[in-house]
Amino acid sequence: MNLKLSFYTLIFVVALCTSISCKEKTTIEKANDLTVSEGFKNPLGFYDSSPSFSWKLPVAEDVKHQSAYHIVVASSEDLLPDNADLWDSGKQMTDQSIWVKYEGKPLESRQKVYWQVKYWNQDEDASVWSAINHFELGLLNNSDWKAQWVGLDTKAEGILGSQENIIHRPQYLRKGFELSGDVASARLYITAKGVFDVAINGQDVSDDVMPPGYTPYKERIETITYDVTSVIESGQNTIGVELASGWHSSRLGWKKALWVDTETPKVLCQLELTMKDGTKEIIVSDDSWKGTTNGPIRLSEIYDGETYDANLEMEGWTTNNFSDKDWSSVNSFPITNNIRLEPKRHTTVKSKIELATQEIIQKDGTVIFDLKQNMVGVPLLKVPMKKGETLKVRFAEMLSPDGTFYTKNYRSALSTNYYTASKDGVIDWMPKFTFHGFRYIELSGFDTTIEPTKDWVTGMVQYSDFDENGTFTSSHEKLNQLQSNIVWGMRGNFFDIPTDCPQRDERMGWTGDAQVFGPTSMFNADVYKFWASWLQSVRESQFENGAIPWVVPDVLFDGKVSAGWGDVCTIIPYKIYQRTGDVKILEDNFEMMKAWVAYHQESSENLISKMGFFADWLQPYPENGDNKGDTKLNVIGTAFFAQSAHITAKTAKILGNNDDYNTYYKLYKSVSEQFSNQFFNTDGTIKNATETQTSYLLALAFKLLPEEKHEGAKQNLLKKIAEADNHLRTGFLGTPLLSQVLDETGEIDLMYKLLFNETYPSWFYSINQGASTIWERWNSYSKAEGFNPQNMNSLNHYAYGAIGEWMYERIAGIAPLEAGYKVIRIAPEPKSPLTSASAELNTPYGKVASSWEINEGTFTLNVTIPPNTTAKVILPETLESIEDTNDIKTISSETDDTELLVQPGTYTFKSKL
Ligand code: RAM
Repeated sequence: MNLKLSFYTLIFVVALCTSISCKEKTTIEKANDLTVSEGFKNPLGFYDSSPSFSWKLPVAEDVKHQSAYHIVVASSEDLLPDNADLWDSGKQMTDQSIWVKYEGKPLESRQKVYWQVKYWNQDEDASVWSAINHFELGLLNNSDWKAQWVGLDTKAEGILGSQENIIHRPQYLRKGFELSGDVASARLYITAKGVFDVAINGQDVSDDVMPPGYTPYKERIETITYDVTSVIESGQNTIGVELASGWHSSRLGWKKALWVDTETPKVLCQLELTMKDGTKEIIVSDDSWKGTTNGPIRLSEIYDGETYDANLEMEGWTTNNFSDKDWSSVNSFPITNNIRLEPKRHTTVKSKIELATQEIIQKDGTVIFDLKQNMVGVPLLKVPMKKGETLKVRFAEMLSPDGTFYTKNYRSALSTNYYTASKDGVIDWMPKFTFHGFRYIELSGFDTTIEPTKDWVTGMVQYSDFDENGTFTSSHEKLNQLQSNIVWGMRGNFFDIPTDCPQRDERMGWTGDAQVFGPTSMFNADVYKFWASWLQSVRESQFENGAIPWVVPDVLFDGKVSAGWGDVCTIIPYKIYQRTGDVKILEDNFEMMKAWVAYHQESSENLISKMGFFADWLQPYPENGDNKGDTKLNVIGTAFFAQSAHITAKTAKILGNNDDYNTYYKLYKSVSEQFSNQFFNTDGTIKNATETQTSYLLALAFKLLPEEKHEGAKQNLLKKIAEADNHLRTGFLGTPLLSQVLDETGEIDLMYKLLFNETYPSWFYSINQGASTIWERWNSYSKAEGFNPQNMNSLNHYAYGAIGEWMYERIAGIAPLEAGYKVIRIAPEPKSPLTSASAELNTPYGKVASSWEINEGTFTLNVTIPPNTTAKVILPETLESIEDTNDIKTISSETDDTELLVQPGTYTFKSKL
């Protein structure tokens, strides 16, 4: 059934006012949700000494737009608003309410800064001042550090891991110190070559998971700041740090040569205290620290898991009441200037969600706990054990049809934990310095006299600590499951960096996967800082010749590059700019874009690319059986060359750089022309290359063909899709382009068809086979044939989740028309089999919502437009007439749709079918 809507009459249009907005007021309400730079709220240990300021206007009847703002910034709260000593912007006549650059006095390491803002509305009524917000800078320069790297020589212990890699036993490091007086304020600046957990006087300092996270360590290591004022005591104190390999010193990647001899983990720690009498004291990591590897965490590796022996627990080792006389002195190493120490520029990983066990399956002496959701993190184990017994904890994303654990797809990652009990009783343990991708947990070695219960195992879902920022839902259960799978794919692969997969011996920052999924993630979560931070790592990993490595951080070190993967460095900054409206992301990445385009050029002959590698990765039904699919590499490489040149041109224009704009626009045009001549006949069919859906998609999506050929190419794409029985034949690169191209060419019915297909290859196919996350392959598993025989078969791989962008933009209908949603496009495409769909998104200006439903012959669209924006609402059929109001103006009501310009507020549009 193809449902066709007819909008004969607009029944009513209502502007709803909120309860607050209807009250009488003398002044307008203050701005709220103040943030600095990429969305930080009152950050501590902040990285940015040239921040920008953003705020939201309240949802209120008398606040539609901003006409001016005034920001004041001071070194103390008392100076605000009248005596701002750092910056007083004065009244600025502008509607800019986001990303306003700080233009005050230079800011320094450790500085605490207070700020507030007021604004004037469209009628030039002034608001009251906002609440005072603040940020405190971390240590910005290596020269701020007086501490030394410290650690034990764990390499000397000569322990070998599963791949003959050097294993560094986790270290326990401690230092007792005495303070001369009472403390007014204390900051702990800390980081590691490895990962750490820190406690002072027996109290955990934070609930961060595996800080400081993962950067190109040879270039930059991030540092963390904690406010530890409340745990410091007068007189004697003790600080204790657990330190493990993490990404720094575990085996990572596949290059044995790189990890057989990893550098020993070390910690760097500087406790700065301001005493009540105003004096300062400082405690630093140095050779006076003591350490041991005889603690309970025996081993901990990212791929292989963690081993814990409770018999070696050291009661009170982070308190004053402990003797470390048998511990060794640590080695100390000065910090060097070649590795930059910079405050972490996005949020640390935390345990974000707890998943309860849903079912217990007992078989052959083992017990399997099923969470019914594929997830990433660790289990919290509350298991009865007998003294001296060892609990073995295994993981799997899926069970084989015979009920056995499917772990072949972990490849060499052992992903197993062990816990040895020191007494009879229920343990309470979760591993600390490793993580796993799993739905099932298998336990053996527990107290078998006790019947297992579901509360033995809880899944602790861990990912970078961002807020989820958008919702999508519809009348279709499988589409909702797809949205859930997309979100779980994101939660599972945003573990400090964007990873391809979270479970096997990989978990690397694959650039191609990031390129395709990034835009969708921006709808689902507040991940601007996450991406901006990783893009810094991409810049740091760019080779001299402009090439971008396959993975960032680059743990493969083989200099290999791939078209469609390296292009992450143009595509993601530009997409982020569209979603946020912050030009800084373009400024920061423009040089990287240019260097990458130069590399494209260098890798081409007569502008036809010779760049290698993954092509349309994992395309279904490849003719040659290859993972690289059938689309020719030179078609792909040349298309991305043109696209990256085009994005670089558009970026130059936004940055006001006309010379670069002309250069890169010309280059884009020349590459397109070559592409068209080399690969396309005048009728728009492919020549000199295999005909595939993806070849046509690239040509159409990146606008590489002159008009006549473009039309022909479109017809050929439709023919190829029809030949495939209206199914996709696309891999990693082609799939995200399907929705864009079919939408732009007016083939939305066909896109709906592809999206709602139930048979292979399609999104719902994996759902029909039981997927609770997005899979690496369209057929990673099937009920009929079992698991895909290849062991490269992740069941948590976000790439095909890229369809989420279109679900928000076109099914629910929310898209930015002007960068940052300053102008919003609400243009849903209601089609069968859906009878309703809705999405909400927290944009930089506030909440936008679009929700439609068809009920008893009436189409209803509810829309919320945030203050300081406008929306173009495009209704899918012509409305007979609509009377203009202050809030709604008809822009056009032509052949088959009606366009309205809508002011901030909440509206309902109804029409009879
Ligand atoms: C696989 C990764 C990733 C992909 C590369 C080409 O090993 O998992 O998804 O980008 O190969």
